[in-house]
Amino acid sequence: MTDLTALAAAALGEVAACGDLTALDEVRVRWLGKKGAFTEQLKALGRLSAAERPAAGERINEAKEKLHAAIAQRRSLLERAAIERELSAGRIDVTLPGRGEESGGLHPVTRARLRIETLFRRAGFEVASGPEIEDDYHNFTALNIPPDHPARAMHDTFYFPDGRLLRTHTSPVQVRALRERGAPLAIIAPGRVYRNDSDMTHSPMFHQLEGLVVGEDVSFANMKAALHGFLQAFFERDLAMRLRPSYFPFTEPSAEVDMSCVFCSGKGCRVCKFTGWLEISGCGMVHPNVLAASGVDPERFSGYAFGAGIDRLAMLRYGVNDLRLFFENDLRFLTQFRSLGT
Ligand code: 2NL
Repeated sequence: MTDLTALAAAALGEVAACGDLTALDEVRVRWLGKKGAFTEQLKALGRLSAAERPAAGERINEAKEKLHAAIAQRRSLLERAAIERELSAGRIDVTLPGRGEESGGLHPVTRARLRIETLFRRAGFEVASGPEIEDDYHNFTALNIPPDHPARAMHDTFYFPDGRLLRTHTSPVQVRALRERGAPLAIIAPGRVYRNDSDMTHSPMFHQLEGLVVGEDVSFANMKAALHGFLQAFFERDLAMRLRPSYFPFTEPSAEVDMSCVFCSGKGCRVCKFTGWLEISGCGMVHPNVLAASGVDPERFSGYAFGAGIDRLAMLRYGVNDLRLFFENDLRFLTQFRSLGT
């Protein structure tokens, strides 16, 4: 057997001479690896007599463990030296932004929705949600739109083969809430809705806000005050509002809601097509058939409802002139909203 003491001394000497981690690893493999000198020593044990073997084995293992310990110690020393070198090589500017880390932000439509929810909650409304895949009953029939009603064609509905559909408005959420909770109730239902319609000003998916208030003695005047109050709070300014007679199958009487143009304060500009008014919502007193379909007695309760486009509200509040910008997800557009509040 080779002199183990000399072998161990040579190995420890090499470890001590290692100037970097790569060299240290090479030394480790050379001495302790599968073909390393110590492994060879262990293999050679077989040639010793049975009496000599245990003591020799023990000495080899002891030498190996010493070497392992020396390598570990050298490694931590070299690692610490490497850090020290990096630290002294250049000062670290801790104010630099991290690489590949960019803060995100809320989508402008999300911000508009959250703002709407906050304002209506403050006014005592609850926020309701429901499925985007609906059945014919909740999307149409319960809303006083029977199977042959022309409003069905008007809605450009996306149908599934089994007869279900993508909701064309969030009214079905309100129908479900009214059936489940009964009157009195005050809710808004914001959410995605779908219509087979796509051009400059229409997206097949857009966001709708609907509101529903049902109780004893809920009046048209209540509706007018609530809508006017919301619009002034949402746009943070005094603005005029007017109602024009209209028609919806689910309300009677029905009205279109106009507000004075937020860009020209009613003086007339391109945005309001020089009328001074912006069409912003539709509303009305809930049709008795709709209350009855949801199990609410129309003789005892009355209610108002309204619907508006969240995307349009967001466009007007944030000064966006093209609806399609909301759905293209171009970061050059979206990052402009990153640091703003709602
Ligand atoms: C519009 C018009 C409107 C409603 C939606 C409604 C919901 C229930 C009962 C009665 Cl559950 N009405 N919703 C009422 C009037 C108008 O939306 O122009 N939307 C963009």
